[in-house]
Amino acid sequence: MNFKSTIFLLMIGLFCYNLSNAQQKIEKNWKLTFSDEFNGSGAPDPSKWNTPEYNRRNNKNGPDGWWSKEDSYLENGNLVIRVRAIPNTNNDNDSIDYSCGALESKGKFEQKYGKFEIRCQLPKKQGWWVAFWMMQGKVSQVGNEGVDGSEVDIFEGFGWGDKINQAIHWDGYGKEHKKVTHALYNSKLSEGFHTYTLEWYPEVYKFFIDGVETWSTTGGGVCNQSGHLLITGEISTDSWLAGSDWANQPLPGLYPDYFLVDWVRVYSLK
Ligand SMILES: [Ca+2]
Ligand SMILES: [Ca+2]
Ligand SMILES: [Ca+2]
Repeated sequence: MNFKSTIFLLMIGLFCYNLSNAQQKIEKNWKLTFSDEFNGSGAPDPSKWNTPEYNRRNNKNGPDGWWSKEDSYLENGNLVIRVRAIPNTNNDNDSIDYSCGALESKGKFEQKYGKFEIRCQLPKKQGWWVAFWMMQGKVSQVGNEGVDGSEVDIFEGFGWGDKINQAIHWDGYGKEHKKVTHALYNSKLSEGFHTYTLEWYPEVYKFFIDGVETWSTTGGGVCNQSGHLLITGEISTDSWLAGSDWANQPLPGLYPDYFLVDWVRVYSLK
């Protein structure tokens, strides 16, 4: 081997060493900053979570989908998010309405960058969907792409269709709205508990299921503002859902149905 090729090999070696060193730093230096193991009974811990209550999915032509405090509670070491058919709750002509639970950490826990992880079991019945997601910065602010605000859907789960969706939305929800999405189908995910993870770095968002990376994206430019967590059920009777690959049509005879969350844990980079 001549001098030049020795130098070349040394440089390659140094490059690989630095690369694996950087990788190790990313994997090892997480510091727990927030967790809820959902032990106990009754309402979720009010020092960590708000439980919003309003007509979340208003439909002028059919039953509405409410968020209700009653539909999130602790039981057997899990957070339970329930969906129900309920009596019509407002002054329209619906024969019934629907309700489900929602938790958000707005004003109670917010963080910029880090690792955001949930362990949970998807519900299996059609007509509603569940999600672990973040609102980072000001999502409704049009301009500056997603850097000033992004909705990051760590996962949206459709157990009835063996489907998981991961997504980023920015620049509001009107005509300037933009998004990137990634869907995957896996029948194993509708059985038992699984972990869904977002690693949010200044340069990139990385998504994982059971520790395996499923998607990596910069979305609309990685958001540089802190964000809060949401764990939610959603039920809508809007026509775009009927027969669709999304949640499909709600059917009152199917409910109640339940989304179980064992824990949520958040880490910052040390
Ligand atoms: Ca109604
Ligand atoms: Ca924006
Ligand atoms: Ca638990």
